[in-house]
Amino acid sequence: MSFYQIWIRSFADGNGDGIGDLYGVYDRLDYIKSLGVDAIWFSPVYPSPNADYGYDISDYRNIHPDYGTLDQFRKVLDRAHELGLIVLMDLVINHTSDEHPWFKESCKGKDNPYSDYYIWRDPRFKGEQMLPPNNWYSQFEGLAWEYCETRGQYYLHVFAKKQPDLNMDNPKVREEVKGIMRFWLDMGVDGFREDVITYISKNPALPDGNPLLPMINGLPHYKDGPRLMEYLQEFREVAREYNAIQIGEAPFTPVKTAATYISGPDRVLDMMIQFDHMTADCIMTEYVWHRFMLTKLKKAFTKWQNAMNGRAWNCLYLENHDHPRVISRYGSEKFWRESGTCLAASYIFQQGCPFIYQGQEIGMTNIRLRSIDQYNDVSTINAYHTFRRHRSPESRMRWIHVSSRDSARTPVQWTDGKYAGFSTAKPWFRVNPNYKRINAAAQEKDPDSILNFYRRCLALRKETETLIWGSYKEYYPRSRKHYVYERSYLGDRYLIVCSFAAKETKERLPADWAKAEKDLVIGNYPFSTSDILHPYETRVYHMR
Ligand SMILES: [Ca+2]
Repeated sequence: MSFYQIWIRSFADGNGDGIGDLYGVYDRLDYIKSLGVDAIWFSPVYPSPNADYGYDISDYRNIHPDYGTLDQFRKVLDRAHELGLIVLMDLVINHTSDEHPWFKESCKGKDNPYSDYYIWRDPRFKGEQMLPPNNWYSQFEGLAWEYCETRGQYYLHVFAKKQPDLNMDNPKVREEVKGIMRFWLDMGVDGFREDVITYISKNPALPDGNPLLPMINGLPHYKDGPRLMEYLQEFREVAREYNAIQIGEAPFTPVKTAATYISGPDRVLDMMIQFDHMTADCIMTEYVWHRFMLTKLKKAFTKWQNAMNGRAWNCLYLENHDHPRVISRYGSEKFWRESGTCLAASYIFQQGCPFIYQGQEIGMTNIRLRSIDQYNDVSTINAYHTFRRHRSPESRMRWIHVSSRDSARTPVQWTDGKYAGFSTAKPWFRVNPNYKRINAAAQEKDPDSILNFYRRCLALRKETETLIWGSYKEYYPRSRKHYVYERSYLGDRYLIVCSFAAKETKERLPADWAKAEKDLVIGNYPFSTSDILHPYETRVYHMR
């Protein structure tokens, strides 16, 4: 099974106001189907003040007016189902928007029905000086606490100020979550991708974190918390009633812990979105950037492949709305087509479910805006003002260019026409100027395009039991140029060779593969039996 992720604001504008919407999605459902995927995951489409573009929800049971109506959503859902595509919604329940009616009520005082919906604590005092309840930082901006005058207390926000964390220890909040799940499942939605779901149970003592760590110093006290399993089991019961899929996002969750959530018949989630392989060019977050290291990428891939083999199903992905474009990170814009296709083969044939993020299938790359004022993303702007303050503005902008989430949020490049065919009006966010060269229409016509390569890979995967069920084996883990892995099932064997070198290199094959009769079933260069690999060449062999 494979997934296509839509971040709707930048996907396709159907009503000509410059903002992507459900009308645009409806018109592109055939395109999505044509990729060979089985499912759509919608990043949040609910009403939201957009402090974090939809991940700050102000109404869980409606559609943002920018994106359409509930009726339009039902049309999209029905048409998707007709095409055989299942639909997952984003369930964001670690926090709401501060403009959600629950929070507005909660702020008013300590004795209304919503008072205990959020995590409120009294201030600490150092002499006359009022201090927040602990020293945690927010992952997005400043401290993790904001003072509310009317209530005389602080509320916790692990992310932006406008994203107060819900108090999941309150059974009423958990009932609300189940009600929200039922609302969408009753409508016919097939499951959820669950945003930072491993953060929902906090250590109730809320102890201080390590003061030396920026941004994530409170993490050990709110990640994989004491009652997380219990809460996930409650939500699982609802999902079971509907046979719904649950995919949990789990930043920084170690592989052993992940397995406890997603393996076995009593699993509380079906799959987990982990982040290990997204740090092959950075430390913990893209904002602490270093040169790309293939060995680091391979180590993360193989760790999760081995750990989940025979136990659970991996989420395979290289891009989503939270990460810059992968060609600009792990590939090469110079060898754009070659590295885009090589990256596709590097992950699609692993064991698990491949996810494709909008625009990834046409090889969209990072945007480079001149000044920080042109960026929208709250975490990008905060990172710019937090890190590297001693560097020149030019140096800081170069670093924003490699690390900003906004690069994943430029409008999808459909054609080489005005506004890249995304809209008839000026789009809400800048179109990457390379749309004349990189767009879906041009790639439809080109059999060797990145788009058609993705289609070939997904089709091969779908029709090949070995690539679905087969076990995984990595060769040459220490190679800094090549990623070579094998899938085998009941004696049937595939070998995937990916060169991450920007120059010609000599192909190295395991001894039995070198001797064997084999077919090249997919490649990104003209067929050749030469043992020289071109820059970013990938070859998928099948042993006869
Ligand atoms: Ca629109």
